[in-house]
Amino acid sequence: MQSRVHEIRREFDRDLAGARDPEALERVRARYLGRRAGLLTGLLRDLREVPSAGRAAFGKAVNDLKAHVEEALEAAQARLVPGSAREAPIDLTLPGRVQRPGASHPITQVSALIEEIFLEMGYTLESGPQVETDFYNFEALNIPAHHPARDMQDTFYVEGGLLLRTHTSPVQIRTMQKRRPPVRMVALGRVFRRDSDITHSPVFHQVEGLVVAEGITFAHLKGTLAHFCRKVFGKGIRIRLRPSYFPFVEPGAEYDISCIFCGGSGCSRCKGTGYIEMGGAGMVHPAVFEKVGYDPELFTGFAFGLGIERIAMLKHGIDDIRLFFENDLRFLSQFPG
Ligand code: FA5
Repeated sequence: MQSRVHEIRREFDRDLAGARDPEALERVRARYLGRRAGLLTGLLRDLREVPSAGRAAFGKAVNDLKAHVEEALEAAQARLVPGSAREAPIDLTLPGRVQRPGASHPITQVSALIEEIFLEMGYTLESGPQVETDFYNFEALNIPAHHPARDMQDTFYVEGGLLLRTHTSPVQIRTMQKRRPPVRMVALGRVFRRDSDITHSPVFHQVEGLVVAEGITFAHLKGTLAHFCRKVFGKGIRIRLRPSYFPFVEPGAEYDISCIFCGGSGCSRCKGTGYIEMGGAGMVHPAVFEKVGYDPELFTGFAFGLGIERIAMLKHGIDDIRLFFENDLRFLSQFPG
């Protein structure tokens, strides 16, 4: 009788190995476990006829075979019938999964605020390529080859005489080439310089502003910058312009805001001066107008540029620019937007 058990086991293993689809599997199940004609069912029925001396051993052998058959059928079912694998039991004591809502990057948030302020004043939003030609980044901005002003912005050069733009000012040129005055535009975007320390990054973002029409004066520039800085930092902010040099503007200036930390009385953040530097500005140089075919006798204009990281750092009291580029969630999650 025991040998019959072994024989059925061998047969079962062979049949199961040959079952390649759910239908074949069902046929194997019926052949061995079928209620009436199943081979195992038959063995159990035979148990009654086994002399009592060998009944226990035979019973055990049949039960072992049954356990083997059931287990093997279940494993084959999980393999052959999609979705039939028994799910792992659910542990109701586990804590739930936390859904962390995403948010835009702090630089994106500040950029959106800047765009909104200028769009509200009727400016158009312009853009230009990050890989630029020498003409747009320097030449058309009145910075010819070998001009010492090129050293002010340490440049990354790429193949084919191209370069990574060092400022957003080339977008001024591209816009003026496309359009006749009046022009009132801002351009926000990524710029690149060989520059790296706690407040300077090789990749950073600038905003460029340009207004050209008949009768535009320095007063329009100052009023625009004051309005912008008050919108960003609050009503009580004062602005200050200092003479400076950029080849594409004349006169040129740098502009500061009254220190947002001490209100102007002098502190460590403003190095005791009461003012914080914001960016460069000035009246568009006639040589730039000539490059784009605007008549400098007829039109005047102002332009300004500033660093977006700088604004974000001031607004949020951040003193290391690298935090914006490291993508550390502990930092980013502090700006839910
Ligand atoms: C310019 O880039 C001029 N194109 C701005 C301009 C536009 C002047 C139109 C006149 C008319 P400057 O090199 O100073 O200027 O850069 C402007 C601002 O960019 C700086 O005030 C600073 O806030 C930011 N900036 C400059 N270099 C870096 C850097 N490596 N990392 C982060 N921010 C920087």
